[in-house]
Amino acid sequence: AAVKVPRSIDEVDNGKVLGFSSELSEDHPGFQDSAYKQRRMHICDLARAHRIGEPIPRIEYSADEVAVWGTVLQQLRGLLPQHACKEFLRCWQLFDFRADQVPQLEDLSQVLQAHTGFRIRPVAGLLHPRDFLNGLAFKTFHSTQYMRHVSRPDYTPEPDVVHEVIGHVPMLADPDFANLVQLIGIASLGADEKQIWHLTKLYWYSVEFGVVREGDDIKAFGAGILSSFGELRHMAAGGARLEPLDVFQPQPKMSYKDGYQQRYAVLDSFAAGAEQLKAYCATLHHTIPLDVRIAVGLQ
Ligand code: H2B
Ligand code: FE
Repeated sequence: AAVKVPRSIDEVDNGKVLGFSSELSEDHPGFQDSAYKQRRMHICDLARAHRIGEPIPRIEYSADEVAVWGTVLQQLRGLLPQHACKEFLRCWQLFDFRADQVPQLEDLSQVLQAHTGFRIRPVAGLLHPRDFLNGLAFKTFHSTQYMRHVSRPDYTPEPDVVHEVIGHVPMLADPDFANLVQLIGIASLGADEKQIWHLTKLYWYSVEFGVVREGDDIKAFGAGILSSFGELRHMAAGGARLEPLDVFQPQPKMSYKDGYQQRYAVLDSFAAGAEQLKAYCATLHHTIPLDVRIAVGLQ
């Protein structure tokens, strides 16, 4: 069957969420905690009910939830200035993150819209890859809103609000990075399953675990590094091998050891990454309808 190409963000479904969302697996830190599961279910229901154009519901985070956020924020504050890329550090200043308050997605979305046109749309968990990638074409970042479990501030098996807010949001306020991310999304419009899988890996090795050269240094821009104390230290210690990102090559299997990456892909700059992605888009043979090309600003 032909792949359906959404004409606007309203045609991208945020309902196909894989695993996790309400039922947690046995090895999830919150598996035995029924109050936690109920809380997540409530926040996930709000995401499912959200409609494009409406403000994202504000969550009143509990004392436990705020404490988790604050703990991670304080830890990362010590490492980010030295190991995050310059774009991240510049954009970080746009957001006045405080340890005693979990930021609200609606407020962050407003800031992003003003700087790069990206908006946030709430989602109940890991979204279906095609829908997630298609959303990026329309400058929409699907973000979870629930908090990781209080027993493990340093760890979450799936995206949570801490990962999204610290790892993804500041980077999406940078125009060159936002452009690169949108291009990954544009490449996914009408893509076949094989291409979606390739783009999932490109997303993983860039947006989640990418590093960028700054002179003689290697700095983090991937959200999976920026939002994790352990992963940041792992990167800083040279714990993973570095290989240039080449979007035309088959990407290595996504894997990790002891929770950390064994390989990071390196970019020379976000503009250079975007050039590669533009060239890659041009090689894709599927056709994107003209109105959609115009909607996403594709020449
Ligand atoms: N869903 C959510 N909510 N966050 C992500 O970071 C995410 C996702 N990543 N769905 C996607 C899948 C990624 O694994 C690729 C693009 O498929
Ligand atoms: Fe992520």
